[in-house]
Amino acid sequence: MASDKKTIRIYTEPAGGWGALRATGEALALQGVAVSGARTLLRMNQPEGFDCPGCAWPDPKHTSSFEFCENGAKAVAWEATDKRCTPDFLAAHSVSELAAWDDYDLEMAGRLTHPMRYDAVTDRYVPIGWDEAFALIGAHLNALESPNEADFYTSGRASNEAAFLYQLFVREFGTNNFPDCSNMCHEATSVGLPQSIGVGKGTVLLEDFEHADAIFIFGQNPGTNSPRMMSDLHAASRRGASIVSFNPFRERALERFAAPQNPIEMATFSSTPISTCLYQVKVGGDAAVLKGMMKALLDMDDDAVAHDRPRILDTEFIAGHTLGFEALEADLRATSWESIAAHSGLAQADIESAASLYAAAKNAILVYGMGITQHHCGTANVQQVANLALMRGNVGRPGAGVCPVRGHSNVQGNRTVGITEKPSAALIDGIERAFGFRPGAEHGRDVVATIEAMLKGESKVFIGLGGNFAAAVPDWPRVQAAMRGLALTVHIATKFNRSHLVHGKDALILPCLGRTEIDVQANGPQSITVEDSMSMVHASAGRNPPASPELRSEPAIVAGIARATLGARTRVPWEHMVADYDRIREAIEIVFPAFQAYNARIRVPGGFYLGSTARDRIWATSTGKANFLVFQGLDEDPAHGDPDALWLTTMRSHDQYNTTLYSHSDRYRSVFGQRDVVFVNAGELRRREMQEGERVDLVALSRDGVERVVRGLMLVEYALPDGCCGAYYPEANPLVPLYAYDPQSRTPSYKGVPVKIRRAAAAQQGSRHGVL
Ligand SMILES: Nc1nc2c(c(=O)[nH]1)N[C@H]1C(S)=C(S)[C@@H](COP(=O)(O)OP(=O)(O)OC[C@H]3O[C@@H](n4cnc5c(=O)[nH]c(N)nc54)[C@H](O)[C@@H]3O)O[C@H]1N2
Ligand SMILES: Nc1nc2c(c(=O)[nH]1)N[C@H]1C(S)=C(S)[C@@H](COP(=O)(O)OP(=O)(O)OC[C@H]3O[C@@H](n4cnc5c(=O)[nH]c(N)nc54)[C@H](O)[C@@H]3O)O[C@H]1N2
Ligand SMILES: [Mo]
Repeated sequence: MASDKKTIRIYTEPAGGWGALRATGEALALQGVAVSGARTLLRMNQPEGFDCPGCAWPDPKHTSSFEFCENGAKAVAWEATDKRCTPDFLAAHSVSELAAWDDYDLEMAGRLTHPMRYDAVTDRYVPIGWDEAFALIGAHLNALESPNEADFYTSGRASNEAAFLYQLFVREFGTNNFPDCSNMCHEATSVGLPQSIGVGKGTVLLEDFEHADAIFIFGQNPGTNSPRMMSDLHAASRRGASIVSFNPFRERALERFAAPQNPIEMATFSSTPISTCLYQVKVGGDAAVLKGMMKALLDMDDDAVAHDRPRILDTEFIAGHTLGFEALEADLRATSWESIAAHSGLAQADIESAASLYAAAKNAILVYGMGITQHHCGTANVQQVANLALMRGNVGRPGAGVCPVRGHSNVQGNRTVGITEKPSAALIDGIERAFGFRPGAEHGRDVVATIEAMLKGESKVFIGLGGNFAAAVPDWPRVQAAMRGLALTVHIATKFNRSHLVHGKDALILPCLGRTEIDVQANGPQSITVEDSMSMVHASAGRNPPASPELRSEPAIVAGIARATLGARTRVPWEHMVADYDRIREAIEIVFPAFQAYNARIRVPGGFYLGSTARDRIWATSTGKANFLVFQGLDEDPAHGDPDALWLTTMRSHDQYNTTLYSHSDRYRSVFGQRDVVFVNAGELRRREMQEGERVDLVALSRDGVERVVRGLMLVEYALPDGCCGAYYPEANPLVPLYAYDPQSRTPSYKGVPVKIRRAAAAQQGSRHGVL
């Protein structure tokens, strides 16, 4: 794990298998929870247990099967750790000293145990009482000239109950400034899919994976980021479904996987091939692939018509359910195969064979992740996935559909219960109905707008319900400088992280319960609820004793802040609701009618499905139909025109959860003990007369004159397409310019950054901490 020697050595094992069991054992031991951790794991995703705090992939009905998942286990171990970040620890280390620590070491300090306030005289965090902390926040917020001078961030781990209270408080306070992690993640889905199919979420359920004849995966890494999906892919592969992946990296789990549940694979060290075909598309080449596949479908359909064979297009569906097909068809016919091949990096024949597998499948599921959404044309990309599905009527029937794989375990639920900077009329009416006040309707700030406001000095207070904003955002050196000028920063958090060191003039860290822990309120032990990537809502109750007796639950902390800020002017019975979370759910039900009988339905094992109109072929779009939407041209990110530049993509290693590092290794990509690397192919190295192991600087091509450099990265030769390179998030974020985002969804273009490679100064060669 952390002590891994810095090496590049070829890792030959399949994904999963014994390697995953070994890694899990090491993770539990490292966090000092080998025995209690294993017991905790057995309660994960059980009807009476807690929801995995890792990813948002659903569980088989939250019934009783135990699905082993290495990265779920690591997420639990990192929360259930026996390490503590105590007042003594924070007295021993100044903030300036900690700022020089590695992100890994910061979180290894352990769980936060007490509310802490920054003391400028000693440059340390010192303990503060809860009531005093709430009063300080209230005083700051009430001193603002306008509520719009404060920003309220949410990371997607908060429960429905916490997120609902948070947005209620912020709206009653008087702003809609809700930057959230979705803004950096699946916003392109939330904006793009409603225009296409009338819902901003996926249309498949877990059981659809059992009925799909083909599964296509665009820019998503299931073996690392949604490992429980591997059970579904493993089963699909074994029953003969085609699985086709498009990824610049040959991700190990997309190649082959050994299911730790499968005794024969484990005993015989064998594995199951996952992808029928794995196409190494160029970074930013998916729009070309998708348009190419659609063009190939048109060609096959022409051929079928000419030879009087069954049609390839679902003409009945297209005629009855959709609009815009003619414009799409005209655009596809006008797009040349040469340009498609050049942009995707794939041969026409490869794209045609992918299209043939798609056409041969009666039912197909189209899965996608950050490789699709985090581009300048992220929204239009998402819509191309929808177009491809619609051409064969692959929406709203068993075994078929569009499947965006969400990120944080409750990011989807947070949105459903009102975390949005663009409140709908229904949300505003709902709050008025439930609480008797009418929140403002004007749009607030998202992540990009929040940062712009910080840079201009228009934002004064930042409150984060979880997350690590200062490390997750683009352009973080500039952002962090601006955050240091804020009047107040507040972080409600489980673990110590970088953002806590990027503090405003006043700063608080408020420690909260995690999902694995028992949450007792006035009316007894409470459970919370979450929504997974497939719109299933279910309850979650921790069973571990809290990491410290001082911890409070997120709903209790939000209520404390609300009470201290709003005082007598509030219309919300904060203490009454926090005493019993059933009451919060009753309020959610009044605001959002889809949650009718909320408390009754979460008491049924497995929870309930929130429903999707598109799944029933009801199109809640402005046209009342599903819409084919044309992608103009083939560039996903503005062309840079520099023959020497490469497209950089920034992604996760196997051993990290966003900004949380489980180790410095990435075994499936054969990198051990180091993250300050850049992956480039042999041809690109040769062209530059560079070699693996050399230290280089990455320099972004900036349009705004700002110099963006990450120094001292080690070159790793890797089989990537030409014209691309890859580096890790968050280390590479200083290269992502704030202005580079999708104008529709405003998602930063984390996966399409033009950069140049520059040989590092001699002094840098061989240095470890060369990153800017
Ligand atoms: N263990 C673990 N689980 C997680 C997370 C984690 O960090 N660790 N994060 C959670 C969150 S918040 C999210 S959003 C999800 C993220 O899960 P993913 O969507 O899988 O995110 P990434 O790892 O950033 O990138 C996905 C894949 O896209 C590929 N890729 C990069 N650029 C392109 C491109 O231009 N085109 C194509 N086709 N592929 C490309 C990368 O090689 C990588 O395999 O996972 C969630 N689950
Ligand atoms: N370059 C680049 N940048 C990216 C991405 C990328 O692919 N490339 N991906 C983007 C994406 S998809 C996302 S979602 C964002 C993620 O951005 P964030 O959600 O802001 O970041 P995380 O690293 O998930 O936050 C980790 C912290 O959350 C806190 N935490 C953990 N559990 C809990 C809990 O139960 N309650 C509370 N209150 N706090 C808790 C801990 O203190 C921990 O340190 O980053 C984005 N940034
Ligand atoms: Mo995410």
